[in-house]
Amino acid sequence: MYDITFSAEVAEARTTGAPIVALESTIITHGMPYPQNVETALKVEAEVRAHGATPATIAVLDGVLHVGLETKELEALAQAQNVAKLSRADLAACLATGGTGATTVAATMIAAVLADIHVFATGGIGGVHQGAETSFDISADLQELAQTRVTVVAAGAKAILDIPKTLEVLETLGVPVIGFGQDDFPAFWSRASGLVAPLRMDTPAAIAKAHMMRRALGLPGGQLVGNPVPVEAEISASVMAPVIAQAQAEAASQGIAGKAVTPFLLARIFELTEGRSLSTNIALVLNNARLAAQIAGEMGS
Ligand code: PSU
Ligand code: MN
Repeated sequence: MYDITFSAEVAEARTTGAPIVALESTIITHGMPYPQNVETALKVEAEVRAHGATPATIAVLDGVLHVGLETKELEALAQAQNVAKLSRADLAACLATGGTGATTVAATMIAAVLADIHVFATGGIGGVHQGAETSFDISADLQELAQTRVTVVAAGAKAILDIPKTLEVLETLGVPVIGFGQDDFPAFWSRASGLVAPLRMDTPAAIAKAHMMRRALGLPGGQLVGNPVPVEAEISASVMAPVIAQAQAEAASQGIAGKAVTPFLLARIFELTEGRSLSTNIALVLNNARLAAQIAGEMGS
């Protein structure tokens, strides 16, 4: 059997029935540099609290699944070296061997359901990588959305991904993709991708109601909410395009493959934009935390 350790505030929320928002940890260990990663994680948790919900950052520490991290644990994880990146394929092995790892969107969704949490905020999801027709690199996050019932709030997908193909795969898998307050599916650093999201909703209550309707129908799988980055933090796609192209060319020439691809690209993009992309990333994660807290507040247990 496995054990779940809840943080004190998550344990308290579970007894009172207060809304809880799941948060991933791969964004901390593999998605942002130290110390901005820990600063952001703490701000994101505060933003969830400020909007009436309890944050539950998820990770595996020494073979124990943690749902909610105490601040000390979060600070240690953010500075730890060689933390494993855990997706669906890796979670059980990490628990079984007593390892330490950070959960991706897919693994965070699995843990959220085990802890009876329905809403999850992140930055961007994994998806179909550019060049997937030869690399076959498609994130396990997409399959997870098809089978695990969690509403995931993200700022869309980064242009390191092939956004049209990502939307096609989500459609094939029967995942509702919802534009929040706009028709366009957002493109992470930019508000618009030029592609219309299949669904549009304008209130947190509408998103919560659709989640509960899927549950009532017995449909497995979650929903993906595309929440556009705030206008003042946006970076245009034309500014990001050459940076992304350079990071991708370096990944190809260095033979980066498998689960190393996304962390490599994210790290290079941060270096190449000298922090500008990082400020945008922080702004959009906070924005997603706020919306997720509001959705969780509208969700019946
Ligand atoms: N995209 C981002 N930031 C991130 C990630 C993706 O813009 O931090 C992380 C998430 O944890 C996501 C994972 O679940 O990368 C996807 O990795 P892969 O593409 O290897 O499935
Ligand atoms: Mn991949």
